[in-house]
Amino acid sequence: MKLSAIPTTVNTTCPYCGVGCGVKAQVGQDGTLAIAGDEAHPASQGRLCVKGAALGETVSLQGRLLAPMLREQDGALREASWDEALGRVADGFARIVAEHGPDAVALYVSGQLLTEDYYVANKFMKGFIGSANIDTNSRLCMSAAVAGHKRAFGEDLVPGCYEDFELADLVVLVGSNAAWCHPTLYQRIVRAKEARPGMKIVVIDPRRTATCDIADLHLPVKPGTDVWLFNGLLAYLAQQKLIDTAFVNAHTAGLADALDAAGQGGNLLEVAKTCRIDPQQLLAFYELFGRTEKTVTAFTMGVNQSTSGADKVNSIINCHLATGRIGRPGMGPFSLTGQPNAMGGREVGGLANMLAAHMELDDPGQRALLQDFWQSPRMADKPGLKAVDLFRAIEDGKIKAVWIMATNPLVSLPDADQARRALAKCELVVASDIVGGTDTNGAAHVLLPALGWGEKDGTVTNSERCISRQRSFLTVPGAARPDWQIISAVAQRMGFSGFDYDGPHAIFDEHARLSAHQNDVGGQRRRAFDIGGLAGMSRAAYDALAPVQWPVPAAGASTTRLFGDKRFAHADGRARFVATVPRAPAHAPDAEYPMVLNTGRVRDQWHTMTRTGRSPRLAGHIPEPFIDMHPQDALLWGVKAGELARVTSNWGAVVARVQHGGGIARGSVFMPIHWSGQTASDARVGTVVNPAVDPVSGEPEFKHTPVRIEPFGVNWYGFILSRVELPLLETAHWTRIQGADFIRYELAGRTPVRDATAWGRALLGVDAQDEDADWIEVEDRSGGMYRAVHLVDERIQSCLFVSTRQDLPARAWLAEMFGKPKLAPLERLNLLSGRAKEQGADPGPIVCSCFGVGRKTIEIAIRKDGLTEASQVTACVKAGGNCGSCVPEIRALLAEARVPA
Ligand SMILES: Nc1nc2c(c(=O)[nH]1)N[C@H]1C(S)=C(S)[C@@H](COP(=O)(O)OP(=O)(O)OC[C@H]3O[C@@H](n4cnc5c(=O)[nH]c(N)nc54)[C@H](O)[C@@H]3O)O[C@H]1N2
Ligand SMILES: Nc1nc2c(c(=O)[nH]1)N[C@H]1C(S)=C(S)[C@@H](COP(=O)(O)OP(=O)(O)OC[C@H]3O[C@@H](n4cnc5c(=O)[nH]c(N)nc54)[C@H](O)[C@@H]3O)O[C@H]1N2
Ligand code: SF4
Ligand SMILES: [Mo]
Repeated sequence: MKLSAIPTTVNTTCPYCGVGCGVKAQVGQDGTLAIAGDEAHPASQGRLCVKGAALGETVSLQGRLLAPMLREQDGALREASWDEALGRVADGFARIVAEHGPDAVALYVSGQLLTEDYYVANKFMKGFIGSANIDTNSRLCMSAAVAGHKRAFGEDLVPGCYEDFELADLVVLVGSNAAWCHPTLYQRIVRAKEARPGMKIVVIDPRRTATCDIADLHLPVKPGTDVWLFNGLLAYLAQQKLIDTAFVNAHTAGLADALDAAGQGGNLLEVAKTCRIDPQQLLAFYELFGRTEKTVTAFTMGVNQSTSGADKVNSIINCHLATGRIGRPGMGPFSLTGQPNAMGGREVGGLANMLAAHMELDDPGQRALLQDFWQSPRMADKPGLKAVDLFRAIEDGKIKAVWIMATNPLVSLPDADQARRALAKCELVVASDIVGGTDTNGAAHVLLPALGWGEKDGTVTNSERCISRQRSFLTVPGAARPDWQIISAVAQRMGFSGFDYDGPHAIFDEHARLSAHQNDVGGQRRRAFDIGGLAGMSRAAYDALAPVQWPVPAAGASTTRLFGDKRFAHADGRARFVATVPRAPAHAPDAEYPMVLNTGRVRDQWHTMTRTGRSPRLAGHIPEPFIDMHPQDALLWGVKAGELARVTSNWGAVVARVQHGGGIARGSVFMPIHWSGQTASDARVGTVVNPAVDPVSGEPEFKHTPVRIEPFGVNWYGFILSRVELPLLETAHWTRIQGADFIRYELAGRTPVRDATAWGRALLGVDAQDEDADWIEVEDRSGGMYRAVHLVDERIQSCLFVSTRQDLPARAWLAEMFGKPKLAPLERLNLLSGRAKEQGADPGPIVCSCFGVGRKTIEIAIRKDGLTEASQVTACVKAGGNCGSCVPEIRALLAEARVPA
């Protein structure tokens, strides 16, 4: 299907990570889409990472949900009108609320909704259904930071801005792989360090990640022990008399208790032992922190996703409060947000324990204020269930209807099979998504087609509190509608007033007015979140809105940094130290599950791959799920690099290929989160992850699950490249990914291949009786090898390569053949060998996605020309010359090449 479009150039915002880069989208007359960075956007200044740059490859209509769908009794989906689908949702919700009360229904939403969508969802649930059973995937992401901010500052506030990373003399990255997860911000740090080599970078992460490429010091902390580390730092600061007593006395409270708790971790040697860090290195970090006034400590999921997530956050903030390093240029604790609108969701109170506009659910006055503002019939008056508990309540039958929006919980929740059981038992499951085939949609009774990036219109807020417009530049696909409109339509059908918005600008205006509503008490703001200065904009002004950092209390105002006046949001204006008593992760490894599973992201994929998974360019970097582990652990558990292994926990099991990335200490394994039931037979890592949560914030412990590793014995390995999607026959294991003109399947099987031709034809979907099929094959029974190629009109249609040994050809040359409209005789001759006659054609796995440069190409260039610098590699083969995200990998290859010399 062709992308229909209005020819134009539009400035918008990237829909992926919380950096919130500005994107220029240019739509041509012929429907082509050109994507470039927006130099005028303050967050990114023209930069884009490879995911942002590949946005154009992800907006096709392939796989899109284009009409509402209803599930029939027999389990099949049928297309329905909006009228029927909305009726089903509204009637279902109304009936269940009438029969079982408002807490019997729930919404589970997402930091990928626009602020306007999020605002309406929250208003609908908390103000009109009258229950706070609305939680969001931000529970899995930012909730520990939110809890930490509220405890320390009195409100969920990120004090600093991106410029602070450039002004700092020390940047500490804790549990953050920014090189891969916040790439353009990381590039800003790289540039700053190049300009001022005296600037120091410390990375605290159990793995040696790409982010460590620029680190002066990498502390490979034992998983889960960050509180000990930062408590140790606080104790060190006190011992060395480095506390800013004037600041602490005038503007904070609670230092003595925090120091008491910090003391419980023992002396520096004991802390080093607990954290499994070399004591010299730990001391080096403490000294560096102690003497460097301009320090930014940025943290992400290695901190938040822990049963002591909120305490980890506060142990970091404690050190900044103790040294008075907050609210001034080049310093401060900095929570990097994950999703594009993680921050916007917090502004509108999307979490089950918050109210809109930073108001508090347990404050009767604020509840009344909101009820009055919304003219709402029934306000929620107690916190709702947090994500993990919410899905438990669904399984228990307490929640009978759930509406899931812009998130894929059957993949992303911990103990993901529990979530599957829960939805299977739920009376009414509604899912709003932009694509049809997701694991979660498979469990839904009603599917509602939402507008996606490029089609929808509204605002998002990034990590530095910058509100930017996402603008539409594509025409509406099929019957899809914006999320706010879908929610409003259901609300109206349920008889609720106040949902007759005539566009996102009207919702934004209400949101802005609410933030200023009764917020000014004698010149002091009750709530720091105030964007009253953005209220009253016309539709045109809203459409033209330039990026602006909140608070915006008056028109034209904007706030780069908070707390410059040293006033915090607690009633007495003082920030709080939190006494963070260290505690171990919920589940310790034992004899049955001796290893620790750590999970996270890879450079070129986004979450459950419903969008990035469509881009061939992004697929090249890491085409398969993997288990990264130390070679000695592999020996110990009898598994081999390149072969499959099974990872099993108390909760579930997954299968993936073993690799030794070189960055992981013994005792841990790392797996990516991106593969789902749509992209692999058994690599949905959430099924293995334990469901323990932080008692303070409810954030799950995604980074620490005890597991065991064992070989996944198979008889053969193989792969298929096919122009069309194939109904896969039963194989022991498969994964798939999108290539440029084909889908690539990696396979493994237990049953030995017997009647090879019939089997091969069945796998590739070629009629066994069709004697005229252009089919070439070779079988070597005793060698355990079978290869077949199917051609149609002299073009390669599909191919299948199978071997009982690890000797399959690289996929690159065959992949290239799919790009040819007609194969040359020599190419045809080479098909079954899977490679060109002349050597050197295999570029290896893609390192530079921007220019499609493979590892082997880079290695050959390094060896041939004796290259020693990443910039020389760029000059030779282009790799690293665009977004820069692959420079750490290029440098690792340079280092490897140096070893033998
Ligand atoms: N490419 C890409 N970028 C993304 C995303 C994506 O899907 N793909 N998603 C976005 C989202 S929503 C988020 S939340 C962010 C996440 O961004 P990050 O938090 O940077 O990414 P993760 O890979 O989840 O985890 C970060 C690191 O935490 C480390 N870690 C594990 N346990 C511990 C520990 O106990 N202590 C410490 N100090 N570190 C530990 C892991 O080894 C890992 O390297 O990325 C955003 N950006
Ligand atoms: N093991 C493990 N699990 C994790 C994590 C981890 O580190 N380890 N990290 C957690 C974190 S931090 C996060 S943020 C979550 C992310 O996990 P999810 O939110 O479940 O992942 P996504 O793939 O981003 O899901 C977004 C869904 O919304 C759809 N969508 C996209 N745009 C729109 C839109 O405009 N409207 C609607 N209605 N739908 C849309 C997409 O097609 C997709 O199906 O994963 C969490 N799970
Ligand atoms: S850094 Fe984040 S916001 Fe910027 S282009 Fe990449 S994914 Fe998008
Ligand atoms: Mo996230």
